[in-house]
Amino acid sequence: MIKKWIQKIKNWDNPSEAAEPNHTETPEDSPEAPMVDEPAARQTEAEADRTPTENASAGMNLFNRLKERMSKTRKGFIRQVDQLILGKKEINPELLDELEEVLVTADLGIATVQEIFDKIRDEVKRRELSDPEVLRDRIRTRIMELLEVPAHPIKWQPRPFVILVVGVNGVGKTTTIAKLAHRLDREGKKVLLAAGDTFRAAAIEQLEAWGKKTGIPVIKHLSGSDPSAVAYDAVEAGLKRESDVIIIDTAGRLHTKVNLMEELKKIKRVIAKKIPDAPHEIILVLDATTGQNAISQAKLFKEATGITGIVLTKLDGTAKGGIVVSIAHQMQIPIRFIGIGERMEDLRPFDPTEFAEAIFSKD
Ligand SMILES: Nc1nc2c(ncn2[C@@H]2O[C@H](COP(=O)(O)OP(=O)(O)OP(=O)(O)O)[C@@H](O)[C@H]2O)c(=O)[nH]1
Ligand SMILES: [Mg+2]
Repeated sequence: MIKKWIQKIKNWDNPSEAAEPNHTETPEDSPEAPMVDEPAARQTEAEADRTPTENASAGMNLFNRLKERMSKTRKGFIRQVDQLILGKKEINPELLDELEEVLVTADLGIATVQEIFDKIRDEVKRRELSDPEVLRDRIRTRIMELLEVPAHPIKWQPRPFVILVVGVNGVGKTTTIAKLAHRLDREGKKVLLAAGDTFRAAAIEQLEAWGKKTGIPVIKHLSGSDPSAVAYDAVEAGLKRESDVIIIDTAGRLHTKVNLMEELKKIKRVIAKKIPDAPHEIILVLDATTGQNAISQAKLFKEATGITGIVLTKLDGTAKGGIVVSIAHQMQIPIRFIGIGERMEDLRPFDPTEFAEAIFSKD
């Protein structure tokens, strides 16, 4: 199991060769004193992993990569939209019904689709909208509007800025933490990771392996110990070391399991003992391929722990990228990042305009 993870992380650049995770194992070992896994030196592969500086010229490459990684959604539901619109001379109620159906099946959800089409139907009725090509633009604009959730961007202040990462099993929490830590490290921030998943076998080793690969220290206890104790020690260590950002991993948990949600509340309380307004950001990681179930996960995590941001992973693996719109619209919680693949650079800050343009792009 452990070997599998290490192999997977080594294979980061060749995801197809990577081993599959196993989320069914049970705890082992007993709690013990905290340990710091301090990488001796940054690995050269970590250097090699670095993407080109995100300057203007790289911007186009990044956009193309986003487009390419979102190609399932582009070729899936957007192509169906195009096929319905193509060759149509006018907008009639049947066309609107068919478009609505395509959007619902692409995981936008009924409420969100209605929100998009109510205004469009009004415009059609008032004869302000009659050209099907313009209708395509209107759908794109409405989607863009719904993706814009009013929220403050992450300020990464005060220091240390404490992030708690939560979510159900296997959604991509630990991988997202590694990608985010790597990104922040490249921006020159001093990052500290906390191996708060003390439950799943090999979870600590998985985060440690990421730490080694990226050159970022990891605070850990033994498997089976209390995750809030790990969080407490990590915050203490972060204060001492003057870290800029502390990211705390947690075990995957079903949103319906009350005792596990209580455990998250305890982690929050314990962190706040050291830094009263921490955690400053609680990120819920959602797997885009789970479709509308992501909405119920978001609702229950929001109730239990509060959420300040969402990361939506595995968008490269679904033709139903409409879930992004549904989550933004129904949860009104900002989507901070999206995961569009297994490579380090495949965690992207979420930009509604760029996202809508990438999926609606015709080339
Ligand atoms: N294609 C793709 N795969 C991803 C993405 N993010 C994560 N994964 C994969 O999803 C799988 C699970 O990732 P983890 O990071 O271990 O998920 P987790 O939520 O920490 O899992 P538990 O700790 O077991 O709850 C791994 O195989 C990752 O490589 C993504 O954006 N795209
Ligand atoms: Mg994990």
